Amino acid sequence: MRILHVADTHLGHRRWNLPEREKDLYDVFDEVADIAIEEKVDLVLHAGDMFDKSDPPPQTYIRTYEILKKLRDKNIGFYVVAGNHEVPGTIKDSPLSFFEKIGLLKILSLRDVGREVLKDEYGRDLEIYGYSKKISRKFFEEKIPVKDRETIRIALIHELVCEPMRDYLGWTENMCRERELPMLSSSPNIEYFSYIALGDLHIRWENKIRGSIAVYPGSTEALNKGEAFDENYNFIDRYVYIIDVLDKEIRYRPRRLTKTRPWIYIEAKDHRDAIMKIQSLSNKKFVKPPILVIHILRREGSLERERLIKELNDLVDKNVIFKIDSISYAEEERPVSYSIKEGAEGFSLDKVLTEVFGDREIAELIRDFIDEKIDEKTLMNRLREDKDFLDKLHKIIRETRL
Ligand SMILES: [Mn+2]
Repeated sequence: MRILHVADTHLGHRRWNLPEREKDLYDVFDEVADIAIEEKVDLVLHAGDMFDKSDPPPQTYIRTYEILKKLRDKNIGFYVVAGNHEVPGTIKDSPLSFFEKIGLLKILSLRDVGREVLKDEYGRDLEIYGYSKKISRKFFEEKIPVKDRETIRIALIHELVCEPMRDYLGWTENMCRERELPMLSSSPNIEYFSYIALGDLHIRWENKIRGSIAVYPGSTEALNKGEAFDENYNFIDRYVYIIDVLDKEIRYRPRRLTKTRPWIYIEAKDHRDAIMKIQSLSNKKFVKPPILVIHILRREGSLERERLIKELNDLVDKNVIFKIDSISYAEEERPVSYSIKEGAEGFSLDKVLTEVFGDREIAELIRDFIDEKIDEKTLMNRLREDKDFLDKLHKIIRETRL
């Protein structure tokens, strides 16, 4: 029996209000389905956050329907556990329930632990346990009833566990405990499972823990710059895992996704150097025009910055680059967000104010002033009373040259 393990497809995610960005996520999910068909898998296991939110727009339903139908036409099963992004509210239903109702997938776990027994080609039982984000604690706290220790078991879990944080960020067990991250190695169930198919962490991670294989395939797209780059600022490739349940063992391998949109990190001495480095991208071949994160070591005048912005806009128009995520300068901790050519997505005054001022408290104060909840005198008094406010405001004015 062959299984494909995928997670965090975040269908419906739409950054910068760009329809192409929304399409990116469907494209790569479509590639996942094509891989499942090409690899002749029997089953797809989705470890959660299939959808970006619990109320996706109509086009998300349409594209998802088309892709899941390709799998059903090939008799490939599709099991999913609900992630934090698709847990239904009290009134709202989960989009997962719609696809289950029309028979295109099976929700293995929403509010309860799920268990499904399949027969493999040797006539043996293969047990699949599901733990949605809502009840994932049970994997770490409640022992499952086990009659036959030989049965091959796979767990599908949406939860962030401690081990990758220890490996990637050097967290100690105590730090995990403070943040309430469970440890796989202390689960009473780990030894009953051959493969733990995880979702939630957007960066690929795999390890062997007390004899079981634990894998996060990672998200199928980098949703923000924090999950786009490794410690050397190289783009982190995205993967699904192919699992073979053989006679006596489980074999697994990552398979790289080729349709993911790349992110490129550009570090430049100054604006001129940045323009040169970015122009040279037009000679490179990318699957799709990349998203850029730019870091400039020396801050110069606004004229140089304008030249850079003009050059960037030209390259966006020529489709050499897709989007500038951000431009930051070495002497600043806070990246200056790139707002030119920004669509009107989720235009909310609060969001804009927080972006511009880079500080929630100040943004709220200004908001109150705009809404006429406080008058000019009160605003000035608040600023005068609070030295922190005043310092922050000074810093903002210096940085943005308002
Ligand atoms: Mn996620």
